[in-house]
Amino acid sequence: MFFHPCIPALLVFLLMLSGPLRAEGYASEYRLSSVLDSAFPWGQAAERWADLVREKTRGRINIRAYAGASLVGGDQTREFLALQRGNIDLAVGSTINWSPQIPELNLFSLPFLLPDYKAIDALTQGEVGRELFALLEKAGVMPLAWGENGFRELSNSRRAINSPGDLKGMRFRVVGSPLFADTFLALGARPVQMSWVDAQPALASGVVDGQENPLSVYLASNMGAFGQKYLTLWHYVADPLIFAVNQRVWASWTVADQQLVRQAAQQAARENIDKARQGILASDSLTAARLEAGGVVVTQLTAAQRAAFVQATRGVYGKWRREIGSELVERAEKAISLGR
Ligand code: X2X
Repeated sequence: MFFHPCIPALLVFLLMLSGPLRAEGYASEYRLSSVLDSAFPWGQAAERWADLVREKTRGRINIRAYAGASLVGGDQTREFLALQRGNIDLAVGSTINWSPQIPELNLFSLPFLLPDYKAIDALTQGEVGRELFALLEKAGVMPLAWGENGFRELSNSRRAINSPGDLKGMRFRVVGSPLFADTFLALGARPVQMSWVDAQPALASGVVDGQENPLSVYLASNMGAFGQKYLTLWHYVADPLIFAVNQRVWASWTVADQQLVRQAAQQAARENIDKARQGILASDSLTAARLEAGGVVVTQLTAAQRAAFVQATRGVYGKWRREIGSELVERAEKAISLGR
């Protein structure tokens, strides 16, 4: 048989064009979903994970991050379903957005369960965190690491909020879990459920008066500039993130590559938590001073004021304790009081 002398060189050239050598059964691209984009610690975490995986696997696993929950048409409450079914390959998702499918994830949204960052860590880095990860795994999703969106604070365009009575009659945009609607109803407000994509125009046009989101989100989306002038730092619920992969996609990777993807998730998650707490952790007052200089009225609750909010939402806590599972909530309360 006759081979043209150029054929080996041509083959090498074609191989180079086809990109890095991929193991059999690997896709040329994997799609990763997040709600917030790279202007926020959350979106930065998604991109960081993708970059680290590409680096560590030398391009065998090529992940592309899609923000704005765009892979589910902006409906962030459907992100977990899409991840389960394999319409999305990976996600950095919020416990709130995934709670319609995994009700136990409502744990972090129980009003005033978590007094501080130590309490969040006691749950996510302890037995309760492992228990929740086991539930996700049973549902067809492989969870790899806990990240953080943050403690959620309250902003509005109408007046300073110091007591539950101050919310009366105001319309607040709330996220997808019905637990949030219950909490705001208990406080005398009018909750309006909508996705993040719809929330920003609704706030700008005054369709709703207020919203609740972590300080990092309030700052990066510049909410003070479009009317959200009153900010109450009440830390009423926390919003951890979960780095996860669809299970069939996970199973299609070699054990060595799974290990690299897991390490990358853990590294990106650690960096994400640091970033989400930056300027907030030890220096709430610094951030508050900066905001006040920009014309925002910042309210920090005294212990007695906080107690009034706790009292007003006790009924919601009791109802949702049962929905989540009383035993799980009890284990969480114990872990928080022991600090682990
Ligand atoms: O929609 C929100 O408020 C956000 C961005 O914080 C979540 O996805 C939970």
